[in-house]
Amino acid sequence: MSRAVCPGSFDPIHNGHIEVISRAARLFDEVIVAVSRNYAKKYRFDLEQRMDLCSRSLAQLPTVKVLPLGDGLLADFCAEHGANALVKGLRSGLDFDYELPMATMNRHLADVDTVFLPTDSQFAHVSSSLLKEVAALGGDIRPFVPDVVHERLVQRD
Ligand code: COD
Repeated sequence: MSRAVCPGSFDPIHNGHIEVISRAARLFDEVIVAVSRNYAKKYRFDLEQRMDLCSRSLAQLPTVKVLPLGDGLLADFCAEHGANALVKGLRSGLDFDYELPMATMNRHLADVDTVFLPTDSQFAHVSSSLLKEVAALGGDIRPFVPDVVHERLVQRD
């Protein structure tokens, strides 16, 4: 059985994430979406809310489950959960430059390989931080997020 981890902050999850996770679910028997909890980072939504939005947005994918990443290393999380692959989405060469050292480090730490999936061009400009800013200023983000996420962002803004 092949198992991969899609890690991220998912603050909040958007359609670019969902598209990459859906493609990972076609490549691997099981996919774990690991939602990070980094105490040094200030999130818009707390861990419980981010996990809830991920679970509801991914409910149509039966082989995908959502778990908290915890405070430790991603490589240790992969080893604990029997996953030998990470899946990351790439929007640009900048993403690749940022991700490559982490991919090499994760392979060194736990023999976990990273599979990079290029984002669909319709989501290449989408990030959680940009969506939060646009929503806060009254822009329409509905093409880029599931309805449950849109409701939460509009409620909070
Ligand atoms: N289209 C496709 N993919 C996208 C898009 C988009 N529009 N936007 C983002 N993505 C991808 C990202 O490239 C990433 O792969 C994933 O979706 C999640 O994105 P974010 O922004 O929610 O998550 P990040 O980048 O903040 O997550 C960082 C991690 C949690 C992965 C990282 O901090 C980590 O590995 N933490 C664990 C601690 C650790 O082990 N550190 C050592 C690393 S070697």
